[in-house]
Amino acid sequence: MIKAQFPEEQSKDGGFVRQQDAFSGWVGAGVADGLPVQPGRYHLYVSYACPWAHRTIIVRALKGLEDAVGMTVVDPARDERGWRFGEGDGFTADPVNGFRYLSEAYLATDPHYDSRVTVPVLWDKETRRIVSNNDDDIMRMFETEFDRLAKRPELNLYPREHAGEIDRLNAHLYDTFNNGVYKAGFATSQEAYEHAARTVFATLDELEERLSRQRYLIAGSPVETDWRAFVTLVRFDAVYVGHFKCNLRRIVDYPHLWGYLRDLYQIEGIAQTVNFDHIKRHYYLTHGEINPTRIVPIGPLLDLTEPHGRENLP
Ligand SMILES: N[C@@H](CCC(=O)N[C@@H](CS)C(=O)NCC(=O)O)C(=O)O
Repeated sequence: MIKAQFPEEQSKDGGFVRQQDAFSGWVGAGVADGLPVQPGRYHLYVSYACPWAHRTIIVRALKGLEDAVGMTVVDPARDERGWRFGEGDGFTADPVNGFRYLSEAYLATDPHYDSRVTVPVLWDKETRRIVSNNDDDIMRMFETEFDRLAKRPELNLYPREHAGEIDRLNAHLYDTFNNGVYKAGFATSQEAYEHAARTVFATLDELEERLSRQRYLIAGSPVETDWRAFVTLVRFDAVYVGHFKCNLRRIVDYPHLWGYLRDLYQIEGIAQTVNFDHIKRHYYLTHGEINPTRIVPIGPLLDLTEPHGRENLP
């Protein structure tokens, strides 16, 4: 079998099995030993390229937490030492700790840490440790626990009456779509690839059908699940079609999904969170096993600002 993208994260049949998140602390009253919610205490380390980080960037922006929780973006091109800080287009040095590599945050928290160093990371300036590198939890904390500090505390991305459906669809989308494209892209056997890629398109077909009847996935306004879908949809034509070989169709070929993607993109505050330069350079430059020439493609041409015409859907 050829060398896998993440050698430790391959099953015997060439499937990609993602590592578990290492740090799962909590800020807020939702758990017994939660850390206190305080302005300026926590800092988010992210990459604009990464869909898991992108979810947390979106919730921070939608809730209006920019002043309460600082954020630093890493260089989209990882080198052999992993995610790096520095000065460049859309990324900066680390103003909080002066770290040169994100691995320093992991080692400061656990000196024996030896798994992959991933974004997003929520850092506690007071204890000088990582609170969490679990994007699901970071989203939820920003959605609920930080309301006292949020400019838009009334925005509810996890409405109680839809919680069951949100949890169900989140899990389905994670397995078949958000992580599904990775399972297709990082497969090292034909069977594992085909199974994963076909599953991705089965889910896109379901979403297309659902979005022909309603403007958003679950409620009358976007909830957490819509943003979880968005981060994969917005990368799909630019990266997953070519780089991850998810190429039965593109999002622009699905009339409802394409309109839905533009609808979400045009919501205030969202376009600024989407950085196609970082997205494309990250995937094509850093996955040497699947793109050994490291050539970044010139396309596609996508206009996410075109009118979407979905205002009248229920
Ligand atoms: N915590 C996320 C995963 C985060 C993740 O895998 N991030 C990627 C970027 S998209 C990363 O940082 N990869 C580092 C590496 O592959 O070494 C999850 O719950 O699934």
